[in-house]
Amino acid sequence: MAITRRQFLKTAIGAGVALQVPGVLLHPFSARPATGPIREFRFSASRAKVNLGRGPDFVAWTYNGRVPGPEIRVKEGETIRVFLKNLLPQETTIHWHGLPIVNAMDGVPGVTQAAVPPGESFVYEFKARPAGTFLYHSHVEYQLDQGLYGPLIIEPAHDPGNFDREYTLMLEDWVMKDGGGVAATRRRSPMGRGMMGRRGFANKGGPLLEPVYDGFAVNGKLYPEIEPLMVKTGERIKLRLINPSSSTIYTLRLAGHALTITHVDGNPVKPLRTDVLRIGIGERYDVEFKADNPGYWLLSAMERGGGEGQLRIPVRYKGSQPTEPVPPVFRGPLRFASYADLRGKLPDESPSMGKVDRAFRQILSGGMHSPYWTINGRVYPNAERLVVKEGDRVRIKYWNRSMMPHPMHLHGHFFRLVNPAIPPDTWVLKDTVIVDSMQGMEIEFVADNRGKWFHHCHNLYHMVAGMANTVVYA
Ligand SMILES: [Cu+2]
Repeated sequence: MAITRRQFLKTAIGAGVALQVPGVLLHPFSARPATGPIREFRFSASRAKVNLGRGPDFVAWTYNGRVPGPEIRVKEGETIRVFLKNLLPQETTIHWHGLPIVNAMDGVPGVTQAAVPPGESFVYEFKARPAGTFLYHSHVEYQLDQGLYGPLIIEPAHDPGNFDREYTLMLEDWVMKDGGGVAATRRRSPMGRGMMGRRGFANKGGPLLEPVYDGFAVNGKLYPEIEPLMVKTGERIKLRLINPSSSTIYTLRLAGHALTITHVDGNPVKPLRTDVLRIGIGERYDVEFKADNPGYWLLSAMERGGGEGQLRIPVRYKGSQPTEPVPPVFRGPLRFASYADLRGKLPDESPSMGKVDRAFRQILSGGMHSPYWTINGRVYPNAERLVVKEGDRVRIKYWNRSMMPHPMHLHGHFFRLVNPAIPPDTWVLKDTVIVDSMQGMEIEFVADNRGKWFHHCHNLYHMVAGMANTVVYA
């Protein structure tokens, strides 16, 4: 038997990295030996010169010298192992956004691990499941806004889906002035300094002001330098839309076509046809469209008044003229997919029937007379702990008392969007939800993944300015 296992591991590990593998592979942080194929990736986090296709070169913070970082693409059930080498001048971590993995691998400094110091290494290892569209990013301060993010795609083990071609699109916000995205973001609130001592905030001088973004790139390129998505008439096209932006929510439409939403935050939904789609920070939407309207079209965002830096993705049929692509129009009677229209496809294994073990109310506030953003009036790390017990069915009821939308993200779990109008087992399963200004939102999750989990607004500038707390298992 030993020989069989050794042969198996030899093939499973694949080319590239030679490792001495003992009889049982036991990761220092995992209680169980890894099973199934292991997929290894080597990431070095370092500063590197990048160019978004327009504007000057600038120094971004990168994985392997590129923005976005390399795509991780594996099959469901495989084990992902990432060797991270930190060549940055600051400590860093990687968070695997949306994946309900073992707590110690979740990559939140001070919550699940000590951040990796400059010059040091760390090995992340976790099971790739479930299948779906995810992303990874640094969870240290403003590093995500400096370029430290990338796509993470888990393909289904069996049913690959019914499409002919797929594209992964990272929708990124950048600051173009002052030579790029990094230096220009270093504006601090004048209110920040005085409050530092009182609040005990770690960041010297208080949190940074949200920059004014003026470049919206896709996979590291600004229009018109983005390669058009080539399609052939008759094909079914799948787009994996991922929003790793630091503070931008996009409202999108593809000219000449309707989109069918098939997955949100990695989870399958009943196919929903729509003209317009809104994607919050940290959210993912898988959409499909039938290539049945030949021409040269744009998939664009509505916001920002159509300026130079607007988000635009050209979609070009083979054989069409490469002239000016046709932009979408956002007027008229359009279908606009909202959360309430979505129906989850995964049955709830133990539907609550109205029984909730624990409920928390979270008031989201800040931004008006303070540089800080708060949950129930508190600034992380001086924040609440939402204490749950394993097996609990937990409700979180948000109310957004501020003038900004807050895409709230819970680590380590999927939650359902509570919708009293439909049966609970069709409530859509997500990990990030936009709570709009002066609106409420309620989520429910089962406490089935022990640990201490970060829970926060995914607007990076709100998160670092305090809008975060933890869900802790008793
Ligand atoms: Cu926020």
